[in-house]
Amino acid sequence: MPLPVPVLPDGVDPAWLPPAAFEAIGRRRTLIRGSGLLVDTVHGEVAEACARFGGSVVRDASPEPCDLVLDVSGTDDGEAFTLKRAEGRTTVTASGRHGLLHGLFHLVRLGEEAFRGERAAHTHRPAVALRVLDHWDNVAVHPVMGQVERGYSGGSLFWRDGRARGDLERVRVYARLLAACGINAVTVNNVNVHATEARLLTERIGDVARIAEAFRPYGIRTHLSVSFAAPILLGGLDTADPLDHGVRRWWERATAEVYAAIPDFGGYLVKADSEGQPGPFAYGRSHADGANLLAAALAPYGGTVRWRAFVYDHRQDWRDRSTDRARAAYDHFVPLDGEFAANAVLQVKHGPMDFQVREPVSPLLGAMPGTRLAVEMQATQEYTGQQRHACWLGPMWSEALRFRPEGTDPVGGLSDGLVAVSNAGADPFWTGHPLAQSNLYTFGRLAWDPGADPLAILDDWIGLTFGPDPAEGVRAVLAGSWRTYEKYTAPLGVGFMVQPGHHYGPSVDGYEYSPWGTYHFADRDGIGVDRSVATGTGYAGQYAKPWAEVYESPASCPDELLLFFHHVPYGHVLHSGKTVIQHIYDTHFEGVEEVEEAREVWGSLGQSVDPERHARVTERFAEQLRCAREWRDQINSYFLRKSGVPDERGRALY
Ligand code: GCW
Repeated sequence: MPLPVPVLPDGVDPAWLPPAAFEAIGRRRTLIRGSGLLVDTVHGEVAEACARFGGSVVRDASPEPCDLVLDVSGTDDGEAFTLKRAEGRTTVTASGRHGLLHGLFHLVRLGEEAFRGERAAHTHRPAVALRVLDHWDNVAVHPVMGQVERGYSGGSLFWRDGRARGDLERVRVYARLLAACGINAVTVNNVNVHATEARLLTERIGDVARIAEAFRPYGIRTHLSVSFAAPILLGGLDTADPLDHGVRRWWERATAEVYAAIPDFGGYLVKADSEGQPGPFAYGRSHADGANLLAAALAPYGGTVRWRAFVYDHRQDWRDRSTDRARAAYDHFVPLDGEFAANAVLQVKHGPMDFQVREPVSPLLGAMPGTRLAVEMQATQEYTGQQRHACWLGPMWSEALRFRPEGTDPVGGLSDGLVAVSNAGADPFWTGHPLAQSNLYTFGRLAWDPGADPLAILDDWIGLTFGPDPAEGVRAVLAGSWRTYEKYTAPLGVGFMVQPGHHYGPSVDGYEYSPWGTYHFADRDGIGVDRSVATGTGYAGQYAKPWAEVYESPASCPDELLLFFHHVPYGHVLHSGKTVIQHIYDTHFEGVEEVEEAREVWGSLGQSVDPERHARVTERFAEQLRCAREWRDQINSYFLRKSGVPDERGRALY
């Protein structure tokens, strides 16, 4: 039986799956072979497309003349599919049902192209098995963080005012969008697990089960963030010690209940001993002990625990120059390499600090050959414009995934999971800024193929979302937008300089005398953090050669990371030939000019973009420009005042 396609609620943007995207399939005669829920989903998709565009679809019939065959021979969970075209017929074959679903969405991307000429058989399979979106959604509205922590897209898609939403049709639509870009798992609550959210594991597991049901037809498995202190908070035990027998029993029983409610449950996500969350340190145990406790409870069901490596001292004394937050993940976790269970995955932020516009790749990636690793990215634009600024992160992620630590695969290839903190919410455009949908889409496709060209992915997204007319303009607006954002914000990899708390807009010294370990050390002579081995914190030495050497010296360190690794005088000459101070002035003027240009290009697309989308983006550009000018003027004036060095070009500084 075909499963009906979820209905887009009134006023909600269709994103990258507008009806037109299904025209090529909907005009054909299709034969579907196979059985099971996901095959029913595929059948429903094709049937709806045919109803709209005049084609036809039959299931398990004898071969009649047809243009497209979608054939699943096995019943496993395999995600690969093979596409070919011969004798006027396009065929997708898969050994597993998930593969058939991915094959369908691949055809959607190809459009008419899929039905032209001949095509040799080619098998597509994801490079990374676990491709997850973590939602930092709270069930109950948090007094400071609201419904969604670092969310810039309205409320949560799942939760409202302390409960699961009654109508989950929109979650079904979301599941469909995610499947269409390659995502196969979702975590439905914040890694900061507050009191109400802790209960999702036990008495409120029914809510999670309902959400899991909405995701299931699109092949997406549900994961849950849990509190390490759950045995105390929920079980009434007096300890959460991972080596305590009662604690182990408690997790086993709780996990059995979870699987009774959600048989295809994906697993747990844990933020432990981090920014105030409970963890194994309280009992003198290691993070491997902690992770293995949950891994053991999940193992009988095939579940996975993702354990976050974001562990650092968030109560640092700013006077203390010996502690370096960038070192923390490596220092904590590398000694534990080889100790984690087979179904434990260490989830590492792609940079050593915290999702800044420019960071080096975390040295932990590549340094733990005996541990399964997942790389965490941030689609939600906490430090990259909060979805008020157009900032397409594809090139940044791609650079990180292609980074090759010495002696291993590139980061994308050594990962067992790719994770993004979701930027989607209840906003009618899903992501607040309609162009931020490109980040969600790009993440999914890069997770499937970390070596893919991000610009080609951007073009796919534009084609599906906008059609051909405005394509060139939208590409011009987004392609360089990450580098533009970098130009008008914190320079040369130094990071932060944001307003404390909410992290939007400039405040050069906002975190300079704070406990968070995020400093730039600007004085009248120079700026930057000395992380060299010779004279600094030694962080550069956490990399294997050649990177340790490249980063150790200002002479070989790439310009864009210079201030991350070194403290240099304002007159230091970059590889570009400019001094640091002149680079700061120039990039800040350029960044604002680039926003002005992008805004103009967007303005010229009024005829070819639908009016609601056009208006929303126009409104966001006004704010982006205002904010970019604020960044430019604060940063430039700050450094003029500190250094006393005038702008070579005599532009207005304050
Ligand atoms: O960047 C920081 C964010 C916190 C977040 C934390 C984390 C969920 O400001 O909001 O908490 O990182 O990644 O755990």
